[in-house]
Amino acid sequence: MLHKTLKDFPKNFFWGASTSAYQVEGAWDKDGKGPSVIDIAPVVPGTTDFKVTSDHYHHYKEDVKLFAELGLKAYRFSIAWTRIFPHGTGEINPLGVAFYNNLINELKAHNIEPIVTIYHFDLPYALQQKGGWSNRATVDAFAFYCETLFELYGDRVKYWLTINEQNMMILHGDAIGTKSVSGENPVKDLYQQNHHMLLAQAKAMKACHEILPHAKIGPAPNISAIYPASSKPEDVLAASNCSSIRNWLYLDMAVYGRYNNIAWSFLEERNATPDIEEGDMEIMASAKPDFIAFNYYSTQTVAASAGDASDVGSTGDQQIVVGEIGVYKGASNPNLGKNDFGWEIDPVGFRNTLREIYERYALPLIVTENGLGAFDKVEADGSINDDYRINYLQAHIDQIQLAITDGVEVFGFCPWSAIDLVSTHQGCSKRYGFIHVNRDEFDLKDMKRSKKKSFFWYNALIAKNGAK
Ligand code: BGP
Repeated sequence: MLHKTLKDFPKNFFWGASTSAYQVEGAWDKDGKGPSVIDIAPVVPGTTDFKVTSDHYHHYKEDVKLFAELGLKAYRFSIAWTRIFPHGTGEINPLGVAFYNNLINELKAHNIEPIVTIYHFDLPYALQQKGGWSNRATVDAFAFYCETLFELYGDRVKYWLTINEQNMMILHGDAIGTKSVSGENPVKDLYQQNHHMLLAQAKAMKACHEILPHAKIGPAPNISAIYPASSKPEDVLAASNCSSIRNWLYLDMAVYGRYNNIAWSFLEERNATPDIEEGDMEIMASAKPDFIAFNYYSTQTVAASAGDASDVGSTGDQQIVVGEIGVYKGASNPNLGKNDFGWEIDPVGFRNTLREIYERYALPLIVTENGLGAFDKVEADGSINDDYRINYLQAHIDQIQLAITDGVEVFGFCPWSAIDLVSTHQGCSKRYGFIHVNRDEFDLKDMKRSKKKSFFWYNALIAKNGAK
């Protein structure tokens, strides 16, 4: 649809930015923090580990000051479960509690709205040793952790995100470093874990509404519009399969409390439907999100399955389709360019995705990740001219405005990432931030913060509430 007049961004739009605890904080074993699955996972060869990252734990005051200078209205960050409960449950760690109290207070003092992700990939290792998400006890540990956060920080935190990219942990847990499955039927084990996470999320949403009646909570999956590789009906069917398994399985459960029928049929085909205990579906049906948060980097394109191993590509990560035998096969989109890491760039697909989610669920949307990973170059004068990042973000922001004009309710945009941090599996040379951190893959240097060109661009854009 071509619009003659564009609607403005809403008055109190959350122009924000995002990070996650394990990718930005460092201090992986400081002040009583317990290990998470990320701390224990093998490091991808040639990339740094997650022990120090951007050392935000020790630099948070300076960082929040920079976020305020950037003009952020909101900051989306995650709480490291093992700072609060070093063993996942049981004894609380007062120093970990204090860190987030300080961070939240600092944000509030600078008029930045904290948006808290409760769990961003870093499951406590102590829980993993007892079976992780395969063990139903982890659902209760998560619910208890959530209730604790609501009690501790709910007087100042109004916006909560349950689980970051549960769908990517299920589909790409190998790349992210979170996957651990066992048993005779690993697919069943995987989707049993998925069921437990969905149940844990439902419990979190219910507890949030009970404990904090004025707070708002929602899921935070990675959602991408899925294109068929051609107009062949078989390709269109494959795209529908992929969309149900990748996107709607998660949001249908979060919003409607029911399993998506196509995803369920896929699980039946693999003898992988989860065991559902009495009462589970009632809990899922009675838990309601207030909004949908989602991360968007690109769209995906798929073709009809060939019905054999050729459906499965050799590699894949959050934005690269792996393929499912008999269901769909990954394809590339000849209409799109790619970033340095093979991720397709599709701003118009962002509008498609926003429209599709809103039309389906009619809940307010917030974008909790979107951004460009790139090898930044520091010039001799110290400047970083990341025009490619500015172009990427501006093109995506333009599409949000078009989606808003289409009638989609969007209340915030939190690009990835506020500050440079360590990528999930591609080290710290893959940078995303508005703020540069002076360190290399293996040389920690002085961690000095400096403003990239995109910092000044985003600051000016926020000051005009996105108007040109
Ligand atoms: C998302 C994750 C983030 C972040 C981002 C960029 O899937 O939620 O944690 O890392 O992708 O991905 P990467 O770090 O792999 O470049």
